[in-house]
Amino acid sequence: MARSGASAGTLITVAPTGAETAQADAPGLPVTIADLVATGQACQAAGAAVMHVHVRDDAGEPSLDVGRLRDTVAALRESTELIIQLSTGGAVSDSEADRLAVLEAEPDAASLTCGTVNFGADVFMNRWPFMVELYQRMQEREIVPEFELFDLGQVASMRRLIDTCGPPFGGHVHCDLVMGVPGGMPGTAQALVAAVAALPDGATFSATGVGRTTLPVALTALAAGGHLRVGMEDTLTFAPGEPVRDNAQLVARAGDLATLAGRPPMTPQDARVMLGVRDRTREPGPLAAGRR
Ligand code: KMH
Ligand code: ZN
Repeated sequence: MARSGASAGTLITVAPTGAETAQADAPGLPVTIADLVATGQACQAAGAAVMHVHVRDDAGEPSLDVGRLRDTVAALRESTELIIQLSTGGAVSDSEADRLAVLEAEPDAASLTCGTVNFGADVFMNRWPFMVELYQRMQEREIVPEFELFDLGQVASMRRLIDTCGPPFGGHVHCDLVMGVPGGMPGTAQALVAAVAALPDGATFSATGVGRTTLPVALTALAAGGHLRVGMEDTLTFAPGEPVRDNAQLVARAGDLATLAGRPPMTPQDARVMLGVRDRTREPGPLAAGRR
């Protein structure tokens, strides 16, 4: 699909948990594997095709434990058809080594942020050598990257990465414009249009508007031929004064908007074709345990 053209359907990604919110502050936030499975099933039924996954430990704290990640991937594969995209961003305090090790859990896809950005009062660090290492490991493991772009400079860095290291596994470039983070690009129509104009030919994009920018970003993304990411990682308020009940509520609204725009939610199967995702239920990745 050309970057400005409309595709037949809308890819809806749900980002249900993130690393920044405690369940005590958002009761609908899924933190256990059982929570994530129930969320995956409800969100798939509501129109999601991809889940962007952060896991928590037994205390509900953000974790990059590879065993927990593997168990989560297995449980979601068993109980849903969703494309499982693990976060390699983790929490701002996570080490590069731990973030690289996420790939050992053999997800279908993984996030790859294309530069360092202020993240509220923190810094979300993504050095160029780290980006290259992460990208090359995804190529070796045949994991599809989703390029997370928090500002316009990161669009240029994504292009530099592809020019330097070659195309991603699957051959298709898909990115997510993460908008409205304090420190990144604003969640406005103008910023979205500027970012989309800078994408390489043939790339597809989703957009995520953090906090109160959710709706303007979603509406602009749909008008620009793009796809949607929604979820409690990004948005905890459904409407002014009304907390989000659960992730499926946000997915259902995104599906309604997409249908209204004439591009209803894409099935997980169609999304696999668009993104070039490998079917790991039939054949494990080339570096999966026991293969080499
Ligand atoms: N939690 C943020 C620091 C990603 O998942 O790849 C980073 C993040 C991006 O959420
Ligand atoms: Zn994330």
